[in-house]
Amino acid sequence: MTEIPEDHPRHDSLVTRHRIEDGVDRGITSRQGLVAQGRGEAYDYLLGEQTLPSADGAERVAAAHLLLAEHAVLSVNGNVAALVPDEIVELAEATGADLEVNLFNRTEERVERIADYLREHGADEVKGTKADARIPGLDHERAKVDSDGIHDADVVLVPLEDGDRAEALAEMGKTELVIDLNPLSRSPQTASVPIVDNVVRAVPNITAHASDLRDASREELEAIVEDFDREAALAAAEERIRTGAADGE
Ligand code: PTJ
Repeated sequence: MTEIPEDHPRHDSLVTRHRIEDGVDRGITSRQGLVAQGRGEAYDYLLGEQTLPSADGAERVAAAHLLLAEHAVLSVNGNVAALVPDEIVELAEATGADLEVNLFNRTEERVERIADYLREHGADEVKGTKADARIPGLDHERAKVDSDGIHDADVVLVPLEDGDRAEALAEMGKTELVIDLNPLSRSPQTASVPIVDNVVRAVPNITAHASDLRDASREELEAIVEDFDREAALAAAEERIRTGAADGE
């Protein structure tokens, strides 16, 4: 990979792009993942390539949900594995959540490669290889889940995907925490907690909030969850994109 100087104005964005390219070369990211990354970059540019105060709030709420969950699962696709392998494992450790590989362009080979890659980055157990249960109402490969993983979960973190699984998980009564840079996309629109932020910033920030909330009581965590206004979070991100105004300013 070409060396990118630290002071390059687009340093972070270029490093992120290279990670996706590397993911494709390793066979963990699909070629469609390159297109998804391009879409994400465009929205991130419009959001100012920073975590908005509303997104930071949503990330704290996501941390509270993960800590309150009976059984939380972090869903991992080819882009997430390439972009935040260490960080998603750290989030699983900080919250006691399971990791499960779930792919849109599913091949068993890619599921295995992603699971191996996460284990290389410190994961103990990675679900998603059994695929012995189905999400009702979905007719594509994302419906394939583990019975003791996403199928059983009460809270699921769903970073960066198209919208119909988000709707189907909501139908199953699960709490969905969605990370997506496009506030108008179907997945954040249907999420219990829409997080409009780059997965590269969002995942470590959810972990930081989880560490901060580690000693909080159940009542405190429930109050954080109840105070959350999902419509306001979506509106703040859209406002930033349309007018350049950051919420709280
Ligand atoms: O690995 P697979 O087979 O499961 O495939 C994964 C992709 C991402 C290719 C697949 O889910 C897909 O095609 O997704 P879409 O329909 O392109 O949607 C991706 C969404 O994620 C878009 O709304 C993008 O704006 C958003 N996005 C892209 N990069 C990021 C992002 N959101 C947060 N952080 C990013 N880095």
